[in-house]
Amino acid sequence: MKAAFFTCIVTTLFALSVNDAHGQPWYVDATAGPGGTGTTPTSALNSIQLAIDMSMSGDTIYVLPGPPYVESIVVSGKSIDILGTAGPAATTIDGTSLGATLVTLENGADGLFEGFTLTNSAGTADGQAMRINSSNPVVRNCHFIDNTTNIGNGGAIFAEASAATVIDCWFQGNVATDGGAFYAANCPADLTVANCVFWQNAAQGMSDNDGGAIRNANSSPRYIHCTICENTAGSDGGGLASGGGGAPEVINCIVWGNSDSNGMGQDAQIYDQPGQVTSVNYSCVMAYATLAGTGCIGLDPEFVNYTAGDFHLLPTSPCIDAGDPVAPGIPPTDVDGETRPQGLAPDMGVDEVPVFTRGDCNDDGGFDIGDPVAALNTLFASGSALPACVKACDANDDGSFDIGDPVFMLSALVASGNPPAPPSFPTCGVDPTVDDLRCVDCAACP
Ligand SMILES: [Ca+2]
Ligand SMILES: [Ca+2]
Ligand SMILES: [Ca+2]
Ligand SMILES: [Ca+2]
Repeated sequence: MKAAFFTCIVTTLFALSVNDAHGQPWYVDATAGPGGTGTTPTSALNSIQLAIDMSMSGDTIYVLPGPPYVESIVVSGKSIDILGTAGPAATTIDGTSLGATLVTLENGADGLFEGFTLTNSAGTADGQAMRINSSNPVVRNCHFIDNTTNIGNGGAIFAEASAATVIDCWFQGNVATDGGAFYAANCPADLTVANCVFWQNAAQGMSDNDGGAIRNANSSPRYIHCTICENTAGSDGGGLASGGGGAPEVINCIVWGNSDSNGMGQDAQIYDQPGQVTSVNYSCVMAYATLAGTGCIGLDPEFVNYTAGDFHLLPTSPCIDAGDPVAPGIPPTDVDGETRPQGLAPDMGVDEVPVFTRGDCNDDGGFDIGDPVAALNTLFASGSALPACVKACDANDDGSFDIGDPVFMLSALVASGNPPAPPSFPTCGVDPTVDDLRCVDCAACP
């Protein structure tokens, strides 16, 4: 009896500690009716704010895909994770009819915010899509599209006194007075923006308009492996503009095709107010002449399709292997989820171009009968995972992985057919032809 009672106590304590460690899950579904408990997907709440209000630090809110959420949410003083479970393509917070900041993270809101599109917010706020105040959240895999503030700064994000990490995000078509997409005010050196694309954002409107994509004010953020293109500023710094002190850093980035009132020179890419110094290292900057830092180039980055916003690099790009290999905080994967670095060094910008050897489909470092067998398994055994390096399986290099590839491999192995297309095993290299196949990692290559 005593033992049973003790066991019961221990079990209860263990259960409590497990709950405590993992936090309470909450579920939100835009199509749910009122009255859900929020504790299961089938009894979901119908508003994100309701889940935030019911949650405690350490909890996780799972936001299910469906029609856009139309609400302006605030997380204040607690660290909760808010996850769009199906990612930004299927989970949207739409501000069309709201006029207010869509997401406010303040007073120690240090959780993870991931997997949303924040769009169509228009008004006069600082941070028309997201405001981060005195908090250190991680904002990951979010799309900030077409948010406009007419009087305020930071059309997408306004960060103040915060050491946030913004990673794997896409900023497009956002507009503000200063900092068309992103504005950092009084932010410490731990503020990091990594693996993000800034495309076609604008600083325009009232009076002086600086920083078409990014404006730093008395801040020391680090921009690393970002691609910042075709942003415009009415005054200075179509790409980035900095002033008011602090020490911003730009590392392993591409800053290209941005324009301001003076044209598309170096200052239109990265502008410092008098007395300000932004250090720029191992980056590709249009019209590069003199910047504080080392390792920069001013050569055409050679995007796969610049005008369509495809910022992958062509195999001949001078940005390949031109990044700093030892900079702290290099994201271990690129915009495609491919391992970074591959080859001799990281590539500048959001894309890492894979280095692989064609034919080693099963990624075991050799090219033999195991490779067509692995290819056939992947293609025809339901539930088989894709190989780590799909490019290596595209033996005939026609840009698709299909039955033609194991046939090609078998022909090369047993019938003295042509070897796999370049880079053919055992040579390691980049794909000389552009296609959409990916290579997360290739064991046989650096
Ligand atoms: Ca590389
Ligand atoms: Ca890539
Ligand atoms: Ca192999
Ligand atoms: Ca093929």
